[in-house]
Amino acid sequence: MTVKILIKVINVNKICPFGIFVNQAGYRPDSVKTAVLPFAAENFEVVDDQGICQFVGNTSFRGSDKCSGDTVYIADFTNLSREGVYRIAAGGERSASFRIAGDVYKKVFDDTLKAFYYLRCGCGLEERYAGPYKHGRCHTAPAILWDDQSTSLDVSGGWHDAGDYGRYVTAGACAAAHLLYAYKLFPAAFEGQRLGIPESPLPDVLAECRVELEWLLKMQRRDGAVWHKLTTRHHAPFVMPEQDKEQLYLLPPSSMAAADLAAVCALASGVYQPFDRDFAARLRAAAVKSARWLEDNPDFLSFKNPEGCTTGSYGERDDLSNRFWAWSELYSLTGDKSYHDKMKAALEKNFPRTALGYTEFGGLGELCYLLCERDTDNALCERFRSDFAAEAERLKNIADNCGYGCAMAEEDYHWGSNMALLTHGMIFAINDFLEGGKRYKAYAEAQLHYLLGLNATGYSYVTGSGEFRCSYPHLRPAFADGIEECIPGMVSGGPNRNPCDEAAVRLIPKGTPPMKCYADEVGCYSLNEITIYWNSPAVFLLAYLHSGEVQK
Ligand code: 9MR
Ligand code: ZN
Repeated sequence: MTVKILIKVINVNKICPFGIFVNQAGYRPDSVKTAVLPFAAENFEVVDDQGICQFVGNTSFRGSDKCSGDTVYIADFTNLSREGVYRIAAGGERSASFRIAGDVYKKVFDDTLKAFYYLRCGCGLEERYAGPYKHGRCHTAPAILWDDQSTSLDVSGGWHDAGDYGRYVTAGACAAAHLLYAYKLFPAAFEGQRLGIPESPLPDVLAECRVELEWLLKMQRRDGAVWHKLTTRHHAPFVMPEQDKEQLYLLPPSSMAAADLAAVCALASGVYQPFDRDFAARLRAAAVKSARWLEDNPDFLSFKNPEGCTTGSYGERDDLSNRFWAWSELYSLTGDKSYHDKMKAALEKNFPRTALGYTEFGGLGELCYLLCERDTDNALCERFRSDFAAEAERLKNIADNCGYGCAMAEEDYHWGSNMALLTHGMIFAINDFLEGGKRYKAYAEAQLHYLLGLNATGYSYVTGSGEFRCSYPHLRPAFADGIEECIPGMVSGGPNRNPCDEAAVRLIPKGTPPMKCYADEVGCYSLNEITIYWNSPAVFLLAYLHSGEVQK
């Protein structure tokens, strides 16, 4: 490994050396396989790693694509299913190399889940699990209450949220919920998975998730209120986590934090019950306690950064979907009718019904109800199923109109657009799960193809995967560790049509099409940060695409 040179700091906006775009992790033999040519060409070749042409085909004209500004031709090589390493060639251009094989998603599936281990806080990362990315124990000193600095508490543990070292309840609950639902819906994908994390009798995904849940339990106040976040006053400089020694503060409670904590603890209690009854009981007690606090505090308790604190605020406009999700999970866990009544009452308010976080959680509440083993109301189930079906159809239409096959409208290219992409992939996966078919599988897979390079920048947005990949994310340890190769498995936020950090404003010319508003630059936090809740939907989607398949 070479030492990172300073040029990274002023990393120029790199141009993709490939003119044809593919999923650089590769394609499964039985999948729909397409590449995108953003130029005119009548035919294309698929060439193997010996330089031998293995497939020829005619391109089809797709038309001009609004989000990328490209005129797109499609190379469909679905009929090539022989395992191997290939590139696409056409019109003097070529693609990055990719594989066709049954296990093409295994590395990226493992990597995106292991990313959570690399973000663990408080415990230190040992060399035998973290290799060169090891580091010492961080953020172990007690935190003090922002509003009463004489009270100090141990709130160590959990995952760092993102490129910064903050820990935020709503973001953590969202990421943990995605992982838990991935496990609930697609357990086969996690069978026998060995990530190389500290041993546990639990499946690795649940062992990792427990780290965050134990921390969430510490964020609950004795009366069931939940502190909104745990951070220093300001974001740390770009140092290793153990060098960030500033005072940690518990910022005031919010009702979103209480609701999200109640929801995810109720969900987790059911999931951990067969493995560890004591832990499940602690989770259940915490969920019920915060639910009681929510009952006693029916008004929206918002969160805004107090003066003197500039870390992420994760404010929300209301807590309607958070409460709905909480009541649904609590009913599912306990069977207590009063939670059912509250859930039904919450539905009288307006919030997005199928959103999968973060901020809006209607979809998790609906999914929970549809999986619930208690008495359920048939009409309500019908309604929730048709909400998911309608959303899947809406997204399918968007994908059908996108040259790159992704279910993203122009307005979806916001800060962390890859979360929109991946939660849209989740909608396809959930709908297939609910219907018991594979109607949307190719659409779900197309979102992953985009993430891994089949997009207008040609980047694989996952560190460590793909020949042309994101390597310089806005991620403190990845910069401060001095290691050239980035920590693998980190999902970049991706293109943002409203770049708003200084570096991005400088690098992205005005009028750049939304899908191209990206730079692999460490300073560009509005384009190239990572977060736990951008990784978690990737794990979910990959679990779906893996399910039923024996892992190699
Ligand atoms: O993901 C958040 C994004 O949707 C917001 O537009 C942005 C600005 O408020 O904040 C993002 O969240 C950041 C959080 O506040 C702190 N940790 C890093 C997150 C990702 O940039
Ligand atoms: Zn830490």
